[in-house]
Amino acid sequence: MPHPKSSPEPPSTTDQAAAVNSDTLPFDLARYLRERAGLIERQLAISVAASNGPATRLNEAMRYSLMAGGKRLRPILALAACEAVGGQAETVMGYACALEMIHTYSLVHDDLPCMDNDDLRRGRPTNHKVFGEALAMLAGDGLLTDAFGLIARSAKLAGIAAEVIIDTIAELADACGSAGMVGGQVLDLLAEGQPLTQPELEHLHSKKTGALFIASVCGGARLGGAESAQLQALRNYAGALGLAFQVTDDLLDVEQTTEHLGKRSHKDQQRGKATYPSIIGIEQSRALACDLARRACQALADFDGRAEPLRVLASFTVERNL
Ligand code: GRG
Repeated sequence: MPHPKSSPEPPSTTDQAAAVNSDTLPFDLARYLRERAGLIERQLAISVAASNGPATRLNEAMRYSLMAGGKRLRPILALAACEAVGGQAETVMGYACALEMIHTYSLVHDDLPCMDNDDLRRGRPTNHKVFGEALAMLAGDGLLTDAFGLIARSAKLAGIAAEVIIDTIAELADACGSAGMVGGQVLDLLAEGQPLTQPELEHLHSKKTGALFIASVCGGARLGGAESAQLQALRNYAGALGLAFQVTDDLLDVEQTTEHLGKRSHKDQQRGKATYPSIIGIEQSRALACDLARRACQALADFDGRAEPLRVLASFTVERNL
């Protein structure tokens, strides 16, 4: 569904999820995405509740970007991974919300003038356009930091063993930090205007985008009671899925309009960024994305029907048009 450029309210996530290729994907996936996104949104609204305290404006800035829609893919993956190993989705709802808070922080900071300098995100003016640069930076900081408190408290409340909680938090911190997402962002900035080889591009994206996908899937599964062999298989699944997601993201940047995406399109070429289409061409990129989705599903060979949503989500990742 196109994001109206000047509308004060973006389309709800429910509308967005329903619009994502609902004509070509099985109805039950559209419904699954809609229900899961709705569940996560309700919990997010509680976890980052509106407040009238001394930092009201900060709270508004955090909620402005967090509650602006989006596919909610990372939390949906965490819930699905938990269920794939026999856990209860409610147990990891706090973790799932925290992933979306961290993802939203990365988008808010990524849009800042000192980074990608973007005006539009999730169909709305970017955070700094509405709240100013200082508050946008602090809103990102607030979302990132509060996410870790939320995980610790919610997992403890769910009765999960302290050691499991600590391992999950450590892996997530690594995925977000200098060895993961932030490090990948630095590689991305340094690579602007430089020709990259395909392995160099893959390395960059494994950190910038892939690490958080792996932490989403493995964290959800670990908190859901996964054994180590299951975790290794899910790590392989999420690694392939994360790369498939990024190849598709590169294709969408070339093929879709700003209005449709709700964020600026064709920006990779404008900023002189190497992408899969620029290195291997559009058709090969599409084939690569499909192959990665297939490899993601292969990693789930030893899982039963409870992993079906993860398998379908791998297809969705490359078939999506948003
Ligand atoms: C610390 C100042 C400072 C900046 C760090 C961490 C960071 C900035 C940037 C991370 C890089 C980043 C934004 C990666 C995300 C890549 C990506 C493809 C995002 C889009 O994800 P979707 O399609 O978005 O899931 P929605 O809106 O659907 O949630």
